[in-house]
Amino acid sequence: MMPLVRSLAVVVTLLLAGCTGGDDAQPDETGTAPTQEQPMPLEELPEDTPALGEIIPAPVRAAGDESGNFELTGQTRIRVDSDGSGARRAAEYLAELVEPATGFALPVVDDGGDAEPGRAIVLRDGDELPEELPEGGYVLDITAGEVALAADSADGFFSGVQTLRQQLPADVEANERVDRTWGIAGGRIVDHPRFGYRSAMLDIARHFFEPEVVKRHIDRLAQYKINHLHLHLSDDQGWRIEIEGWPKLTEIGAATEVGGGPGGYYTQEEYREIVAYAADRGITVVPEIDMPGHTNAALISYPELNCDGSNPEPYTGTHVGFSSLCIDSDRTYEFLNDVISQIAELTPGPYLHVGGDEAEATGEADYARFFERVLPMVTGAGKRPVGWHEYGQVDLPEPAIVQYWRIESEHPDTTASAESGNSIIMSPANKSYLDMKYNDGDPWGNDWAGAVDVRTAYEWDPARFLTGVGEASVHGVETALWTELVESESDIERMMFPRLQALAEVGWTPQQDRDWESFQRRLATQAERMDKQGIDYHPTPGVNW
Ligand code: TNX
Repeated sequence: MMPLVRSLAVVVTLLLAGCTGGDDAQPDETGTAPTQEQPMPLEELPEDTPALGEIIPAPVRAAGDESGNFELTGQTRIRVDSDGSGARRAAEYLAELVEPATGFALPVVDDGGDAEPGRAIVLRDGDELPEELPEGGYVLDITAGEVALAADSADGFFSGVQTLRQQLPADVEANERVDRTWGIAGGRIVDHPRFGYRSAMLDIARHFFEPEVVKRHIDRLAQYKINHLHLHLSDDQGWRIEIEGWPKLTEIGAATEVGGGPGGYYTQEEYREIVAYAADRGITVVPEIDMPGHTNAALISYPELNCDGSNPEPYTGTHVGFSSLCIDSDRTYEFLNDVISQIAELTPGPYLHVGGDEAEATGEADYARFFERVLPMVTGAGKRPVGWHEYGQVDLPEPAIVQYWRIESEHPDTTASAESGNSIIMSPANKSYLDMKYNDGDPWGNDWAGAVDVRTAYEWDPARFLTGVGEASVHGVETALWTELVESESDIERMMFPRLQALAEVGWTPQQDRDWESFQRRLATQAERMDKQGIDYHPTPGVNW
């Protein structure tokens, strides 16, 4: 990833007002706080306040300064000194995050709104930052009087907010008020991601999950600076999104899931809400319609999509590779044109994932002919195609992204794609598949890629996994949670956490700064945070919980 030099970095000075002896006076109705004394550093940080930088993912640089310890009180203002780059929304998000536990309804004020000394904020441009801010980066300056978060992108602001959240004591994750002192260790964090694309895939096709579950999932991902959510919206076992003009997809295709449960789907409205909810937390949704295989649910809904017009049976098992859309029928492309254009319209993000994996019931030449017709639909709808690495055998347009999911370290098609300029998302199953067992003896989880314990998920380098696919070709990393064996929200949590934290750090922190001992120590401190959020995580052996 090339760091972009920005001429102007906008600055949000987020938390103002400082320590006035633990005074948590609330602002009056105009949003103006009582006059303040000069903010004093919080000399004694409460013991459970994380040291600067003791967060996940580890920041690029953190330099503590005890004279700058900050106290968050009811007088603190969140002051937005910029707009147009997500700063305002990130500020509101921070206020929402801290309110339940602190009981403080922190006002979000604009520059020029409240200019009281000691609480008004600084407008600084990039020239005042000591160094250039790489893409997605932020700088956090924590002093007794204020906390200043400087960024020049929505991504940077959201990431800075998540850092601040983890620098507060774990009590901040409680959903009831905790009466206490809220300290933040003083100092400066200069931070930016290794990869701009840090993603988690959730398969809602094998088992369906209601919008509420997905929204909670989004909340949980966001705290570790995951900024993309890939939704696997269709497979043999279920079609999960309403498509206008094709009502049987949801009447018939959505009514099944693995194991015979009721299935389900999102209306377009519900899908839009999920996408907006994610965007409000700094996450871009990447929708996937898997094709030309993994399509039994579509094929039972519309028999005309089968070459012989036959009507296959609904499928609720876990095998793959037996279904295919009819490659030489115009009806197939009328169907896909509607699906692709509607999903593109519903999704503001730049990506549309077309699957392409395990198309064992589609001949090789058919497969290529199929994607030669489908990829222009995606680019024509203004989206950047993403596909599982099998589609790399096709002549891909330049913006197309290849997602590598196998466990082998050689894959000539993917290497060739990288050589011809296509970016690669790394999700090797033996490192990043969260449907795998943690340990061989586990009662739950798949095992075709071997057990993936937390250390395995942590100790790998996405730019050294696949021959011929180095740092410059890696678009980012993605974890995948396939849900053949995942039936409940608590199953999702147990399979995700704490491997998600490991993958989040793989995607964020420079390789040379990553080290298992440090990670393991920081991970242990996440236990209390996860407990307070009600996350049913896997208490992995080898971590000093
Ligand atoms: C392979 S990885 C699949 C999925 C399964 C998964 C189970 C990939 C692109 N395809 O269809 O759910 O293995 O681990």
